[in-house]
Amino acid sequence: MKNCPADKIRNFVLAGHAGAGKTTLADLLLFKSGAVGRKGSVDNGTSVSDFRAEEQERKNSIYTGILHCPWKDGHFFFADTPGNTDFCGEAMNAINMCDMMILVIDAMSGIGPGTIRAWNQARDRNMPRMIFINGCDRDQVNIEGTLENVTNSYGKTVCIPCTIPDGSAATFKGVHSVLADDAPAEAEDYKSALMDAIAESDEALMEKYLETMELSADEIASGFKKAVIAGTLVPIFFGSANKDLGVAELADAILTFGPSPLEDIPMNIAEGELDRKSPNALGYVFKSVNDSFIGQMNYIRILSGTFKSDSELTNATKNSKERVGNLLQVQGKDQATIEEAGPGEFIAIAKLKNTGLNDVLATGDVSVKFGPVKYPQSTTFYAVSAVAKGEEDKLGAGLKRLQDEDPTIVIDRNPETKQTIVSVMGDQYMNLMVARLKKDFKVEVALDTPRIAYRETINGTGTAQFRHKKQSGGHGQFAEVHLRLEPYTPEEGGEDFAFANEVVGGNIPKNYIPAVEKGVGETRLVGPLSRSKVINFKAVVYDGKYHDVDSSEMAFKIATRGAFRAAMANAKPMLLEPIMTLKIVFPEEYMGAISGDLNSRRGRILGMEHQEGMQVLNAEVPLAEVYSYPTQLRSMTQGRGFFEMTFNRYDPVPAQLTAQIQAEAAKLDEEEED
Ligand SMILES: Nc1nc2c(ncn2[C@@H]2O[C@H](COP(=O)(O)OP(=O)(O)OP(=O)(O)O)[C@@H](O)[C@H]2O)c(=O)[nH]1
Ligand SMILES: [Mg+2]
Repeated sequence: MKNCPADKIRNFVLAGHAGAGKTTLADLLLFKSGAVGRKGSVDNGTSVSDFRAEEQERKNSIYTGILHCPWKDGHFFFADTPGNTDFCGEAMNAINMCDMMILVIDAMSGIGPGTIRAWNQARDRNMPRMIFINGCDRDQVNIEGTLENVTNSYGKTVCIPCTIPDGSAATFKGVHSVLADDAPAEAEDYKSALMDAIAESDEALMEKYLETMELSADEIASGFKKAVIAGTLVPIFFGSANKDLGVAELADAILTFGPSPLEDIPMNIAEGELDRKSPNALGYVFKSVNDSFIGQMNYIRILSGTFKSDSELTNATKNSKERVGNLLQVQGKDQATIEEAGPGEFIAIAKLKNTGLNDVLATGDVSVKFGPVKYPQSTTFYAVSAVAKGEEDKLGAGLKRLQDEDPTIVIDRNPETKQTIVSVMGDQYMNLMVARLKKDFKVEVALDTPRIAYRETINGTGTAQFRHKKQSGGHGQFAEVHLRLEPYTPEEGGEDFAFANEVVGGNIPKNYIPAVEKGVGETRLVGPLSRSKVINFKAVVYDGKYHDVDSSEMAFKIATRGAFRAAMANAKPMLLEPIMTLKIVFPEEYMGAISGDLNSRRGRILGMEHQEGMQVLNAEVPLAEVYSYPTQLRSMTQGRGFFEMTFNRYDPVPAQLTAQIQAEAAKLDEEEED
């Protein structure tokens, strides 16, 4: 922003759980500061930040809104992130690149999954934080309870109220500043805790404070700022974004105590150092869009130097040059062209040739390397296919483009089940993706439950012999293989089956043994029960017969296939299914519903603990029962539960389900043969 020196710029992100009031707060800041003439509202569909049709319909954020406004003699550049877990990739990209987090917590419902994710990401890089407890005007709100939960979860000596509410619910009238001379008596404890945190930020301050028990306004301001930047103080503010109460106090604190972009705020850096005071322009693409509404646009957070319009930049990540035309300053969907921009600002550049999400753009040499954003593992899986035949390429290209914008989308072609599996962070995201594929890429997609990659193994030892013999005209085919299959436990990280040769006396000549081994390797990929891979067995060829003229590698492979299948049938074959480990986080009151539901999913609870006032439950559930879980968990917990999962192992399928799985595999076989 022109006319605002870098040290007066504040760059921050609004983060927290869905519905906490982030967008309402953002719209209020824009209006109060005079950046917009009319106050936008999520509820009326007029929000500057939630400007997309799908956001207006659903009345919550899906994408990060990029905004800016003046505040007194400073200027704020801030990002309003979606709190819904489905869209956490978008939020994490913004959090990754901002200097400070304003964690917005609803006074009524307290800490939710979105709060936990945001806090953890900020904590991981020791990002400065402030907490805004919003909605103090809501009916039946329990402000004290929420405050207690927040300080218990995130540290009583770190999270200290800087304002205190005057009244609550219908009587909520605003806030008192804890540090003000006329602060009410109940602020006394908070004041001394704050003063301790401020004094502890600096040795000289500490000495003076211990001697005189007083600090000047300037000393308080500098100590406060130091403590916030060090992460030893996370001040808490109360208010109501709807009623415009307590928000000016928060904004003043952001300006007075928040870090300037020239400050050495810890970033997610993998290698080297970031010199924020360097004259060389350096910026990071934290959002990249390519759709029918915006067109192709990269959003950049400037970390140092000055970006200029009509200039040339280096994409340091891809080692290529980019020509910049217009620099754009963004306010929701509106864009203004600007000549230049500096540290702390967000800018957008349209139509860059070869630049995308998480790329670094710069003028000079870049020695710093940023670390990757650690997105959570996606939990919602679907098999996707194009409805119209022959549109698979279009679908593939569309999916690839969506993935470029949001890496929480994982695309996986499963060679075993022959399906393209797309996984995302939730069913709402999946629906949005289907809509975007249709709108932006003109391809209609069908969603199916993914087939499961089962495994087969044996429970006993089985032997069989098979003779392959064909006499057609002159040259015939001949091979006989005697095979034994035994249960086998693979070494960790080793092959999941073993092969041994016990043939004596040259009954099968040595040069044909590799063909037998190959035959085992190929045949075991399509097991007899469900056409799945056979694992955890040892195949031993112990005898056989050959013919001088008619034997060949091919004949031995065919004989091995026959022997393998027959031996499998004698070795007590058994079907295995993938078992996942789930970590489920949810408010305690849903414990009964959640454990009952896990039972019905053949799940096993391994243990539970408490974290940040939430219940954390570890369980094992077969993959077959997990596909519908995200939707069910959402509806059971009103969106306040989330889970992570990892593959654990393969376990035997219960007998009563085996027949059904076999029947489905046989049906699929027929379809493929058609
Ligand atoms: N009573 C009351 N309602 C509020 C307050 N702040 C926001 N709301 C309402 O809460 C709802 C959600 O507010 P949003 O601002 O969209 O919440 P958000 O944090 O942006 O939610 P996501 O975008 O889904 O993460 C809206 O209906 C707001 O009008 C408040 O301080 N008091
Ligand atoms: Mg929002």
